[in-house]
Order: sequence, then C-alpha cells, then structure tokens
Amino acid sequence: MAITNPFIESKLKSPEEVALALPRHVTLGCSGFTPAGYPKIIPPAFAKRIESEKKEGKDFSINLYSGASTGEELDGALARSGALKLRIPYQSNSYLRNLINEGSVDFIDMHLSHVVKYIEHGILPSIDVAIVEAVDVTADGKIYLTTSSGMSATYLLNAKEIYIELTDIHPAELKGYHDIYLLPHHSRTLPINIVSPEDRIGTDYIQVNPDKIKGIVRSSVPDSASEFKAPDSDCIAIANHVLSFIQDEISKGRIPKDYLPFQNGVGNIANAVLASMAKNDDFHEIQMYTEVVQDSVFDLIDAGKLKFASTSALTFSKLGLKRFHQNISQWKSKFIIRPQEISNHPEVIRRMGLIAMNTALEADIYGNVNSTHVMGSSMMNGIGGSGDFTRNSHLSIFMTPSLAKNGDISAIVPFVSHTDHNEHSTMVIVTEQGLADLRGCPPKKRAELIISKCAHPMYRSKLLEYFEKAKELSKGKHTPHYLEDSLSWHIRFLKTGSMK
Ligand code: 0RQ
Repeated sequence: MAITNPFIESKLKSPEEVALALPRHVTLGCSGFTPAGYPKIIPPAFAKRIESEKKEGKDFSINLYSGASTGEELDGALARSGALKLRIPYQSNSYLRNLINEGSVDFIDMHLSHVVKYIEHGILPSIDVAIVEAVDVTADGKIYLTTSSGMSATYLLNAKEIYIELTDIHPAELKGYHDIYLLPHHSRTLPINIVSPEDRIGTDYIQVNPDKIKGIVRSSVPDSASEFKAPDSDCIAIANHVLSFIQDEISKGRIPKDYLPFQNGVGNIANAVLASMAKNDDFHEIQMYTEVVQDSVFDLIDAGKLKFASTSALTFSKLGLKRFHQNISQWKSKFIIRPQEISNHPEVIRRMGLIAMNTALEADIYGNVNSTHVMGSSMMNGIGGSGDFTRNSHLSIFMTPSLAKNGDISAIVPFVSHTDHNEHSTMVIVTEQGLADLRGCPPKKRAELIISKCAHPMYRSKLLEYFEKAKELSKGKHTPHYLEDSLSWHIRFLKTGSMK
C-alpha cells in the first residue's frame, strides 16, 4: 500500500514536472549503490526533456554523483542523453563505460569512504539538486531511504533542492533498517562508536529542512539487480582455497575461532565464497561488515549461519527481493544499512579486524593488483570500496580466475598495467590454481609463490622466463624488473588479441 500523508500529497508532482524544473546545467546528487535504491522515474523524464530541447538548440550539462553504481534508468538514461559531463565515484553501466573510455565523459574513480569529505569541503562542484528514492517522508522532513544508504544523507544535506521518488515497491517495514550517522565537517572527534557489526549509532531516517523538498514523485519500479549464475568450477576452486586458508589461520591462532567479520566484494567469485561457507561444516555464525549484500547471503541464512550483516546496500535479484520482503520484519535483527563513509571507514575496519575478500582483474608477480583498468587504460567499474577494505583489514585477500578471455589473457602478469592495490597492502592472492600467502615475504619470494601457486600452467613457464631474465638484467636486485619486457604481454594482447 502506498504511504501517504498531507505533506506528501501537497508535494506530489509528475516526473515530467520535476524534469522541467531541473536546471539545464546541474550537479545531481542521487541515491543508489550497486545498483540498489536509485531514482528510476525522474532521470528518464529529464533525459526525454533534454532530447527534445536539444533540438531547439538548448544545451545541457550534468555532473552526476551517486553512492556507487546505479541502473539503466539513471546512469544509462543520462549517459544516452549526451548531457553527462562528470560522473563520480563508481559505475558499471556499459553505455556510460564506453563514453568514459572514448573520453567524452569525465569519471573520477574514488575510494568510496572519501566521497563525503570531497563534497562537504567543496573539492568537487557543489550539489544543486538531490534526487533520492525513499519509502516515506514526513511533514517535518524525515526521509526514510530504501535499499541503500551510500551517499544519500550527504547529498540531501548539501543540496539546494530535493526531489523524492516515493516507492511502493517495498513494505513500510523497511523503515528501521538504516543507521544514519555522519561525521563532523572535520574528523577531529570522538571515535566512531562501532565495535561490532550490529552496533547502532545513528537514526533510521535523514532529517532535512522540509522547505527544501520541492517535489515528490510516486514510483513502482524495482531495482535492476541481476540474477547470479551458479558458481562455475573456477569460482568453487577459489572459494575452497580461501576457506581452507581461513581455517588454517584459525588453527594457527591468527583468527579467533568465532572468526572476524567478513567483507565481501561483488560478483560471482564473491558469491561462491559465501555459498561455500554456507555448505562447509567448519563455518558457522558468520558476521559481515561490508558495503554490499547480495543474494548469496540467503545461503548463509538458510544454513542458519548468518549472525549479522552490516552493509551500505541490499542488492537483491527479483527472487531475492521477494524473499527479503517475506521476512522483512524478522530480518531487522540481521541487517543494518549504513552510509558509505561509515561502512567503509578505515577506523572501524581496522578496529574490527575484517577479513576482506575482493576481486582483481590482474595481479603481478610481486603482488600489485589492478581491479579497474583493462590493459592499463580502459575503465571497468572503479575501485569502489575495495581500497578502503584492502588497506585497513586484518587480512586482505584478492581473488581472480588465472585466465580471462578464453585463455588469451593471463591474470598473473609480469607487471600490472595499472595499480589499485599495491604490494604493501595485498596479503593473499588466490586463483583456481592455488593460494599465495605473501605476508612476510621479500619481493623475490613473493614472485616465486605467485608464479608457482597462482599462474595458469599455460603461462607459468613464460612468467618464470621473465622472472629469470629480470633477476639477471635488472639494475636493482631488490624487486627485479626487465623494463623493456615488463608490459610486453599487454602490448602483445593489444596488437594480436592474445598474450600467448
Ligand atoms: O569481461 O564482461 O566482457 O565478460 O572483465 O570479469 O570475471 O566476470 O568478474 O564480474 O567479478 O568483476 C574486478 C571488474 C571483476 C569487479 C571486477 C574481464 C572478464 C569480463 C568481468 P566480460 P568477471 P567480476 C565491492 C568492491 C573493483 C571494485 C570492487 C570490480 C569482465 O570485481 O569492479 O572490488 N572490482 N569493489 O573477461 C581484461 C583481465 C581481465 C579481464 C577479467 N585481466 N584483462 N579483461 N576480465 N580479467 C563493490 C563496490 O565497491 C561498490
């Protein structure tokens, strides 16, 4: 049932009316995180207005800020309008990705925990209009968000004008899932009082000045999260390596028997790890302190193993959302949704001692990791929160299949073509071939481990050949590189379509 009150009724507008009220040159701060809880009605209407007014010779420019990736109705529609000039801080839309990679849209790839300060301190263009999806709005300006928190609170508080997409997709019981807490303008303050994932320190709504709310649009469009593939043999092999490694760490007393909270990245490998944990008798009572929760959390719930999950977004498939709705009241004791500055905050991550598990595009023989740039220059999605967690967790694990593109690409290379996570932060690298524990190893030992444990046999001898040549010809013998050849694998791929 659609929520209503006299304030909502007085603010109701059509998407076309809102689209017409938006400035032609505008910085938009939108809700949305991977892609949960983003506006889906106003942006397509704005794109339509842009299309028609461009024919009359009017020009438009949009800076689009969100929490993380959003859906086709926001990123896709505004990218296709041709008016998008700047996008921050993370995206995964294929049309927008192409514009970024052909150089027509600027994209600033940011650690997600940094975005709040860049906005508040005026480092980035300031927010003109905030557009957020909400499940309820009160006359005194309390806004109850939907399936993500991300950057919404900061955008709402900093925007000159606010528009709300009030959705009836979710039951009103979604209220109460959020824990909104923002840090002061300068972070010289008391510690963030979270010592365990279930700790609540804020409110379940964002308080704004109701005068800033210029319009409310009703919506019934669901988030566009995709279905997951059943894990393939590579994903299962990677998950098994990770789980035995964690058990081994427990037996050595480095991880307590009741574990440390897990952070888990996005995609099929990340999901396979949780699915395998659910099936593995050695794992029980799992806590997560992460930024995205996906359908794989249901495997843990079904196995009776999910103790608690703190996140910045609940990104469920259609089926997953149905299950969530069926259990929405009872699962309030299982989930908290936090602003990304808090879900990804170094202080909290280090205090809790997380086990971070993220995915790499490629890693090099010394442990540097590229998660963002294909062949060094083409943006994939962005660093997202992977850097926040990798740098600050108790244990930082990177996972990737050893091959991509049917074997034409080796994910283990002599030198990464772009560095997101450097050798100082990466502790463990895992492929379906095996796991390299790099902690406490000098560079040459790291190279031996990565080549022997992680590289695909198809590329192993070529990597050894490179390493031997580097040891012989490198001027410095600490981290030997033969620079003439170090990026030759990428160059070969760009010229011939294969690293072979
Ligand atoms: O290409 O789409 O054409 O098939 O990259 O690869 O194997 O499907 O992996 O979907 O898990 O994504 C790193 C991108 C992995 C993701 C990345 C090609 C491959 C395929 C995708 P196709 P897969 P996934 C939480 C944490 C950074 C942010 C992050 C990511 C496509 O995990 O964006 O971790 N991470 N955030 O064929 C060229 C290589 C390749 C390659 C794979 N070496 N070279 N192409 N591919 N390896 C979320 C947030 O922070 C919000």
